[in-house]
Amino acid sequence: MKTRREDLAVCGGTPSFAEPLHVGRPNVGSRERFLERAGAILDRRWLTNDGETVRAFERAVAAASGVPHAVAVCNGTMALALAARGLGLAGEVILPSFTFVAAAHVLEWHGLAPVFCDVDPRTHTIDPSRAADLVTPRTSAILGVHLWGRPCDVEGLQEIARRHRLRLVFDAAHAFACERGGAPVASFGDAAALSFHATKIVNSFEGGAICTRDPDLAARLRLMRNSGFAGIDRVEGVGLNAKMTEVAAAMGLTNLESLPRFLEANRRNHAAYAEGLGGLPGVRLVETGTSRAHVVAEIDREASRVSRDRLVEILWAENVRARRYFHPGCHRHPPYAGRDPGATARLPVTERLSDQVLVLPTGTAVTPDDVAVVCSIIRVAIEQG
Ligand code: T4K
Repeated sequence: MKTRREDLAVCGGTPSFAEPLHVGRPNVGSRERFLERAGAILDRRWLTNDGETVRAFERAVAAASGVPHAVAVCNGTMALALAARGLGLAGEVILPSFTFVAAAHVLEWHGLAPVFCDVDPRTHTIDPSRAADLVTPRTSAILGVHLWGRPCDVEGLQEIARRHRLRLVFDAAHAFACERGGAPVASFGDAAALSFHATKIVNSFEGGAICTRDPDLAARLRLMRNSGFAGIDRVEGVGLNAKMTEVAAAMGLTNLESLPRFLEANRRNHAAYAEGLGGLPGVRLVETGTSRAHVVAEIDREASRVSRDRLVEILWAENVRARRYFHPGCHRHPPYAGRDPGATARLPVTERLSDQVLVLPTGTAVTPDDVAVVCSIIRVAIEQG
């Protein structure tokens, strides 16, 4: 535990951790169950292309997400890409700028125009009143992001979508195992894209899925993920190779079995952060999704007298690899930067958050004792300047 300024590694002290403490250290379920499944896959000699492990994973994901259809794909970005194409999006799509850049890139890749919207300062999710102002005759959809697993204002967005006949798509990459009013967060919208990347609460190494209630959309997505093939020698339309492999699905299924343990670790760590950072001037712990898979703090430089970026340097010197997700906002990344001269003025909350948000390590690789040490570093940095 750090108690004095001189003990900080940036002041010449010994780093708190010998090994890096990462934000996205993967949760890993039973090694035995995974190896058993991997062995069975090798025995069957069926490695990909709609195999039985992928189908079992899809059933499990659909059940956990409260939807009849989950179409597994190779990553969350492809889940968004297939959803956009499968729903026939065209023209402009409204999405938040304060998010991982994948959603914007998917739209750009499809030849759609991403229109960046500001977020609610409390929830960090797209602000429906701002989104309503951005609707034009060219708008075909709103793409909300359940950032940190925290659900968007679903009703507010549904109302705009209904009024303007827009599609409502959700990037639910952070929201697996999160609930809203008792319903899984991935059950909302025309389609929701999940990610099972290594850094997510449940990982399949790399992976993703599209959740939907629409059987026709699910059928189209299945064709699209397999080069448009509807059967041997029969192509029914444009497709890609977005298939999930059997071994990825084996990892996903195995990790799903351990989800209660992952959730427990997240909740324990979250409580430890709330206690360790409580009462610190200029530090606000953001209310994240019910899986508590993310620990997100806002650092107000005026009140804390230390900038978020300086805090990141202090933490990295201690081997705590805290992250500045999502800095800068998407509107500042190429090719979007400079395209819309009014973007910065239109996105004040995004601008502020991308300078203030600090994401801290959690998950099963992090213990409450680790959290106490991380909090002691932040406390010394803020209280002792
Ligand atoms: N929508 C949203 C809102 C998203 O956040 C994401 C992805 C997507 C869509 C797209 O889904 P995918 O196509 O990725 O399935 C990481 C992840 O690569 C990315 O999946 C994730 N969001 C994003 C928030 O974080 P980086 O560039 O920060 O990754 P990297 O390599 O710096 O790793 C993150 C942390 O995890 C580091 O502290 C290292 C640690 N780590 C990472 C890996 C891969 C490990 O300890 N072990 C590992 O195996 O993007």
